[in-house]
Amino acid sequence: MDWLEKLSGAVIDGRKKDIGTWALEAVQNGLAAQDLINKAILPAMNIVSEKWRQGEYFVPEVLRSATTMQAGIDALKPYLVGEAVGNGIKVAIGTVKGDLHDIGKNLVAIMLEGVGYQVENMGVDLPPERFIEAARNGARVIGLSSLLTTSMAEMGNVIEKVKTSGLRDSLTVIVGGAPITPEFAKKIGADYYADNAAVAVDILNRHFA
Ligand code: B1M
Repeated sequence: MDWLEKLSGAVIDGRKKDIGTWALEAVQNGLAAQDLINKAILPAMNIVSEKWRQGEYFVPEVLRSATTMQAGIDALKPYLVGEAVGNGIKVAIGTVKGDLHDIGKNLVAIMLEGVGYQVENMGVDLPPERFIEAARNGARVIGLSSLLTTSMAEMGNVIEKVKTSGLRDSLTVIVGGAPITPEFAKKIGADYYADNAAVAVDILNRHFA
């Protein structure tokens, strides 16, 4: 049985009811949860995206695949647990205003939780004030996600507002999302850029070591 192919097909065809069972069967057959995500579930979404761009898929199909991808990741969540190094440090993560994409940041949240951070996953389309509120409530890290070239500038806006609120020095800011680059992250004054969830975990682990 090629589990990677099976899970990839589940995402492409939007088989939300099956993906959880298949993901667990794959783990029971010795495959690593992280590999199932990185080598099957996430690449499958790129195929879906391509089908969308070519007019073969429309929004309902993309959404069906997106919720299937999320269901697969949720099923694998218990197996993503790594060494608990986060020590309960509070991380508040969300997608910036104007942007409704949430799967990437959910994955970052799940993986950070898995290694012992206390994660507040605040949702999507968040105004800067929501990040500031989280920092006032004890978050030591804020994580900003953006998937759209039209929303990425909002990350800079959040950081500016964090500065004027006087909280910047006590806060670590990490940013990520498909259109974000290390250069952009530097330009807007973020502390860190992560191009995927595993890198985000590594960066924070090193930062708090
Ligand atoms: Co949208 N969408 N979408 N979409 N969508 C993209 C992003 C797009 C690239 C598709 C395309 O054209 N090829 C394109 C953006 C183009 C651009 O800006 N240049 C696009 C567009 C245009 C749109 C709309 C404008 C379409 C429309 O309505 N005309 C619209 C915008 C709505 C809005 O947000 N206001 C829209 C809507 C949607 C859906 C609702 C249908 C759905 C979202 C469902 C949901 O999230 N619940 C959707 C989807 C699913 C996608 C694609 C196909 C997949 C995104 C995804 O979930 N990827 C996407 C194309 C693509 O990326 N292949 C696309 C999987 C996810 C795990 O990866 O989010 O990149 P990703 O996260 C990665 C890294 O980026 C990183 O780690 C994750 C993996 O480890 N990362 C971080 C992310 N956040 C991080 C934060 C960190 C650190 C790392 O620290 C805090």
